[in-house]
Amino acid sequence: MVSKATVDKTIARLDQALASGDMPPAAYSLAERISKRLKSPVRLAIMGLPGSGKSRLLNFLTGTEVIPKNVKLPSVLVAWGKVKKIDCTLADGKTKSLDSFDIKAINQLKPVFIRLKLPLPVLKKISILEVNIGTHETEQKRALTWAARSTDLAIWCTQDFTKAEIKLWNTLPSALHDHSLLVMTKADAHSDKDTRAKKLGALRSAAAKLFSNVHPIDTLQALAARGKDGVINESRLAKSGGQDLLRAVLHAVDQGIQASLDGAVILFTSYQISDLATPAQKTPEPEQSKPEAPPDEPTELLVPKEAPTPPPDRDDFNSEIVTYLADRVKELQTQLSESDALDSEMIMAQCYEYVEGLVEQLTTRAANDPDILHTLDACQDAADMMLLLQLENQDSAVEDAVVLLLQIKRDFEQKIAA
Ligand SMILES: Nc1nc2c(ncn2[C@@H]2O[C@H](COP(=O)(O)OP(=O)(O)OP(=O)(O)O)[C@@H](O)[C@H]2O)c(=O)[nH]1
Ligand SMILES: [Mg+2]
Repeated sequence: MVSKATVDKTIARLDQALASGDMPPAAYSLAERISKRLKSPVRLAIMGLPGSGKSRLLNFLTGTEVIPKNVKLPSVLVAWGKVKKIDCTLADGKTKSLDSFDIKAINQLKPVFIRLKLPLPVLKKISILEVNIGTHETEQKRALTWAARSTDLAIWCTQDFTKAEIKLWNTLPSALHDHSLLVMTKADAHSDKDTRAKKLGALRSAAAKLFSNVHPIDTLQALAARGKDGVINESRLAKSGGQDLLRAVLHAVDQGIQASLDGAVILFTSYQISDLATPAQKTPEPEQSKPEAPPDEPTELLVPKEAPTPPPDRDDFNSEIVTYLADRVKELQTQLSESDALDSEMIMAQCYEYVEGLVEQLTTRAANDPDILHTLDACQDAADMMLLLQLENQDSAVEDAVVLLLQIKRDFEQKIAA
């Protein structure tokens, strides 16, 4: 379990290093990104087909009936706020605020997105987005692409994980796949033990290459395990699958935070960034971070607009990127096969340069094609990862860096195929 003190100390040390202005630009942007990630709640998205049990699961994870039964809503973001606030984003982009979750008033507004702020402690650690994807494939892909931009960790709710669901899941960036959970909701539908085990086995083999595990849950029982007085019936919670799922979610959240902390440690070591207890002489007063109060807008959710008409040459652009990456990978392979001794430092530096080149191309492109922003974000993450691999200087780093390049190439190929 990651301790809050470690996170706070790391944030303060990063902020102190950023304020000193002593770091090279690549390290500066990495420090900035790690600091921002550590200060913000982890952004969890609950996805799945309509009626798959997303809202009930959201209520279970927040421990509150946030979304009432039997209501049809667009995507809803539940995030931390000192006071309850409901902002409805309308189809024309305007926002209307309401004081209470009045379903009648909400329905009258016909919002395309709802942002709900609540003073629930759990929301200081995670914000939760219920993604309502609609029924047509095009709108489903659009909604998922939109949600992926603001998601660190995803849960896919399913009963069968059909081929259509697998196809939708595969449209998400691979970076998101690594930190996600497949949840078999409505597990109580298979009351006899054998049928349930069979169903779970089938789901596990359907999801084998995509998820490390499948978590079955009877959400209604998990919700009922919390009495009106707030006291939890532990055995009921365990039997429902709720306890295992809560553990798995917290573990995934922790893993994400730990990865950022590991990144910070490598950065501190590589750039000899001094500890807070022994600040360098010329270091200016550190800016005090305020980790207690999460930012007012923990997520940078963009309003789900009608799908922008893609610039006509987007496929050409994606093909250019695929060719660029294929050429770079080929170059690397030739170098690796021709040289007697592996100059891993040089190869790593080259990989980093390639991804930086890609980030540059995407940044220029993003000015005219905002839809490319999440790809840009994923590539910036890859550049951070490359830098960390370079700094770590481990034997497997070259292999990891080439795999990372191939993964980016595969993402672009999937975009063209979609
Ligand atoms: N038996 C059983 N019913 C469930 C479970 N989870 C959800 N349901 C029921 O399934 C229906 C849909 O659940 P929701 O949580 O509203 O599903 P959703 O995915 O949010 O639905 P939309 O927002 O309309 O797409 C409701 O009638 C729930 O009571 C479960 O674990 N067991
Ligand atoms: Mg719902």
